[in-house]
Amino acid sequence: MQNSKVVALVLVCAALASCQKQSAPTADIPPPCAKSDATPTAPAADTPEARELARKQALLDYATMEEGFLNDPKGQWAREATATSSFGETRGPVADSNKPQNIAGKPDTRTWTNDHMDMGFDSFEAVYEKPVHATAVRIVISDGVEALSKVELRDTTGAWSTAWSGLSDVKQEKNGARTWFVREFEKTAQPVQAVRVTIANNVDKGYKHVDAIQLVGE
Ligand SMILES: [Ca+2]
Repeated sequence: MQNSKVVALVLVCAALASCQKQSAPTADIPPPCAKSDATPTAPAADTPEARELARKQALLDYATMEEGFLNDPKGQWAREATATSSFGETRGPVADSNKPQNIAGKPDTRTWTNDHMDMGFDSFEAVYEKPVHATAVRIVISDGVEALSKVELRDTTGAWSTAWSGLSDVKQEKNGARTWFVREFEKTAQPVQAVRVTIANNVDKGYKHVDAIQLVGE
């Protein structure tokens, strides 16, 4: 009988030890909702001076970006351009100030204007002097940037390929007179000689004004 008492005692002790072991780790677990000591980042000072400084910095950033594009040694401007419609064409001869040829050359505030505010699609096509293995297209547009919907490239074999299509993620520029719509892509295998840009008129209502288009490559 004594043996059975010893066995019972051992079992009770083992059970107690087991309970202690199981409950021990919980002591080290931090409270579930411990508050972080990290303080939130203080907001930038919202003073008239700070706002003016930010405004001027944005203007400077735009100027720096534009200067880089204008002086890009790998960039060339269109030699000539044509378009599917020009402002006023249904009412008589198109004025020089609205013709697609205004897209040729560097940005100069002279623009092509299409003839549709919100109906259907328009497109313009630009041809370049020197075919290049292209890596980017930069469109200089003063109105209608959100309606741009496709950029296609024509290589020297005459084949067209789509470099980009979709909804424009570029908004009207607030820090400069011109909006730069830039699409970069994998260097083309074939030299590119022409670019066609499609405009979905209903996406950004109003007449579209395109100043210039730059092809980047070498
Ligand atoms: Ca122009």
